[in-house]
Amino acid sequence: MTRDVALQLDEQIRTIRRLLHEASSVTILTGAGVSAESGIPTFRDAQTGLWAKYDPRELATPQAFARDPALVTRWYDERRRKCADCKPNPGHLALARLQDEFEAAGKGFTLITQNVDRLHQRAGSWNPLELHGTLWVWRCTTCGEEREERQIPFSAHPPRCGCGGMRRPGVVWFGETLPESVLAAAWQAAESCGLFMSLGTSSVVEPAASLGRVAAAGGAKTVEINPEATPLSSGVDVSVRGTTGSLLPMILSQD
Ligand code: BJW
Ligand code: ZN
Repeated sequence: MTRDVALQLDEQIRTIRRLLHEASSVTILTGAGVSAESGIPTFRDAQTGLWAKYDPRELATPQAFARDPALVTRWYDERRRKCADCKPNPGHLALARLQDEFEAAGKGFTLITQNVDRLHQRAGSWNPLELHGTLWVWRCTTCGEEREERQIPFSAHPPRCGCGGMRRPGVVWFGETLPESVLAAAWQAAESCGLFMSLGTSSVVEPAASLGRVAAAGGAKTVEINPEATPLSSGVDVSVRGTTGSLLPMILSQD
């Protein structure tokens, strides 16, 4: 890192600290990048991303499940196993601490995540809005029963409900609508916050990608942290190039 880049980073960190201090409410949107330092692959990284190895149309659509439910549920079962082996990283832990601090000060705090791994909850964030559902809850496609599924691996693929129906992961696939009340709460939190932070997301998947613009239109200050530029980068007040596992603990430290 050159001296100029280090100085710029230092300045950006101080600016974000000030924005956090001044804000009476913060809304944070996280994506796969926040879990990357826990060892969970992102989706769109050109080398290591899930979509570099697998075709999302074959695995993450209702049509794929209808075509080959065993293939799809095996893939999700394998991802559950991988997630169970991973731990929250310093970025997750810093966000949980930030929530404690904001709530202790009587300030508004909303964590919105696109991640399905539940690492935020394991770090201590107690009520994130899960926009794309979770790998840990599975739903019967016949009777609709939802159940937390901790057994790894499943004994059959696709796993079956007591009613005989096939169970599917409680995640949101392409072409499916997001859970209505979760999306409404996320939208409201973006519209009304004083500070919006977009962390570790490529900002290409709608409707989540619109939340930053909704926040800016509502008058919020906006921050992005990502090692790469995204479609949101040019529109935010502070765009920091770096990883959340290293930067969030620095931003949120007391010194
Ligand atoms: C780091 C880092 C580190 C690395 N630190 N950062 C309007 C316009 C165009 C299209 C649409 C539209 N509205 C709807 C659509 C269709 C579609 C869509 O958006 N398609 C786009 C791809 C074009 N959206 C939908 O279908 C959604 N449904 C919907 O809108 O319903 C109504 C409707 C339907 C149909 C037509 C019109 C309206 C549903 C979207 C569901 C997304 N599902 C997935 C899979 C979930 C289950 C699973 O896990 O398998 O969700 S896809 C995948 O992408 C996953 C993620 O949550 C989501 C977002 O990805 P994310 O988190 O941003 O990850 P990456 O990999 O993209 O980026 C990681 C970032 O981290 C990178 O930028 C790195 O640089 C960075 N990074 N290391 C910090 N250490
Ligand atoms: Zn059932």
